Amino acid sequence: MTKNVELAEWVDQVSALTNPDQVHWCNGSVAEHDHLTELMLASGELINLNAQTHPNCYLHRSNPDDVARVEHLTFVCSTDSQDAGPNNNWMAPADAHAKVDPLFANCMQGRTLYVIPYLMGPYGSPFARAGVEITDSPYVVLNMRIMARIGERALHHIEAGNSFVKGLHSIGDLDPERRYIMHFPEELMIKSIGSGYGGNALLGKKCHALRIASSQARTEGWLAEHMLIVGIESPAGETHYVAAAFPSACGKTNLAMLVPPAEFEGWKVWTVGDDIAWMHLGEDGQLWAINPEAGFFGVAPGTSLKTNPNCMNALGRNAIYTNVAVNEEMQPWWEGIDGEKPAVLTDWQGRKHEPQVTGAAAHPNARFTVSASQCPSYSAEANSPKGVPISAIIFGGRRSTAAPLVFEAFDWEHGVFAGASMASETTAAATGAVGQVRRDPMAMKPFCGYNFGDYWAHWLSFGKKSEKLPKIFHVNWFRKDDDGKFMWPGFGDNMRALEWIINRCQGKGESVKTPIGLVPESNSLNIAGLDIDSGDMQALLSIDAKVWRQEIDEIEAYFDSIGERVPAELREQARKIKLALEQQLAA
Ligand code: OXD
Ligand code: MN
Repeated sequence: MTKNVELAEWVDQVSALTNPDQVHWCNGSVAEHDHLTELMLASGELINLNAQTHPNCYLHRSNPDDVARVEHLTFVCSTDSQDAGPNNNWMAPADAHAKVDPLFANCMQGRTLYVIPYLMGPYGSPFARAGVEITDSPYVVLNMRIMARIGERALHHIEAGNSFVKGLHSIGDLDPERRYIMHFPEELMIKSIGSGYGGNALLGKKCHALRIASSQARTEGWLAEHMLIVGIESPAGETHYVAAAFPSACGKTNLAMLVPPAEFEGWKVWTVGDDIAWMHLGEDGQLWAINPEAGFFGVAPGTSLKTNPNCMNALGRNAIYTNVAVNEEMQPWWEGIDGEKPAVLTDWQGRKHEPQVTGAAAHPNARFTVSASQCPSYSAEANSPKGVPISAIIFGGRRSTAAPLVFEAFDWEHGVFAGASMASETTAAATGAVGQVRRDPMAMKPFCGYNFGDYWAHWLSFGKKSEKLPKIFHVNWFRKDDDGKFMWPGFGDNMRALEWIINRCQGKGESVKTPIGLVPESNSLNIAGLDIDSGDMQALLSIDAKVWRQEIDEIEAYFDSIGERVPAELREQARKIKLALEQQLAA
């Protein structure tokens, strides 16, 4: 089925190990989609949604034990454990293969083995990379068809002699005791067994485009980041592109598709990507970004016409919904969607929804999968082979306290420190406790395929290569008051912070220097028409030196936990900020 000997031999080997009933090479066609959909409707793996209101949309219900990424079962298997770093679970490559290979033995008996050649990145882009996922899950095939560019063109790319990542996936028996997501950066290989959930199973996404790609990017001199990419067009028709890193389920999709508030007449927002950015230094010294993905695998709860109208408009057709609830008309439903809550709902596990007994109707990590091309704000530049030039990089976490609405880093080195010391409250996108503050540097804690110390050194190295790098900012949309209420309205109103950020990139907009960075001078943030208490606004832009003094101690302790590869420049940044805070406290 392919002229590429390496690929043909690997498929033969996997087939001999897993023993499927048949092997199917995916071409990504509509006929293939229709055939797989029929099969899955017949087996109950897919359920038809209302064809009048949601044409070509389907519901998939996961095994209730398999609804999120499993960070404790995800490993980076480099030869030297220090290369994976304390930020990853590590296993020696030989041990990891020996652990999972027996689990793959005969695991596809009675099933079809699907071979999915895929491309991450626009066709014709020098930055696009190929992979091949072997899976026994038709759900994975249908999702990969939306999320990546699968089929013949990807296969031709490989047959033209380009390298490719080998990803072997099986749902196995879905037993969490036999679930592993293994990465072999030195072999460009992924082995994932025991889960059908997106981030564990759609191997082009987190496994390839972040963990393997980040490690490739380090050796090759580029960056693979957990970032949305958005274009902001001013009324004068000038577009600035911004890349922003937020942890999972912290609003990347919403920011990527933002609709500016009424006061921002003439401003337009263009979506390039909502989750991953691959960034290369151009000959012009600017950082250029492509979105390696072709679709959105977004969190459904909280998505509505109010919070994200562009997304809601994209979702009405040709979408796969996973673990949402349905109403009596077989329309998808989730907490936070528009309208009254229907009296009768079937929950994400197919049970009659009785909130007291069965909890939320949709799983908090319920997802939609939809092609980016359906998004009304999809950028005309999203498929540009060279990518888009980035004016600003934004880091952000979900912090009820401490972090101000927005601050600008003093320079690249300080910006890297701001990213490296980022913290956020955990969400339902990964199994485990929700709402606990943890350090999540550059929103890459679960996704960096190598030692964070080396990763920060790689980030710092860009500072020496160009003087035209983006400015770096930090934002926090999630600050709460003493009553636990969000102080900032968020969503479309985040445009107000974005405008200040873009002004700063153009040498405009006033700022005030604080020990942790430059915050907007109170008149330089456009809050016209915003219903916000002036005390709250002041609090949102203020820095509590005592709280930050404590924060720096925690950041230093975190750097200690990463160990000796933490660059001296970052320790020096911490020292300088500590000194400035102490001077302020003493004054
Ligand atoms: C995602 C995640 O699915 O970050 O994008 O978990
Ligand atoms: Mn993500």
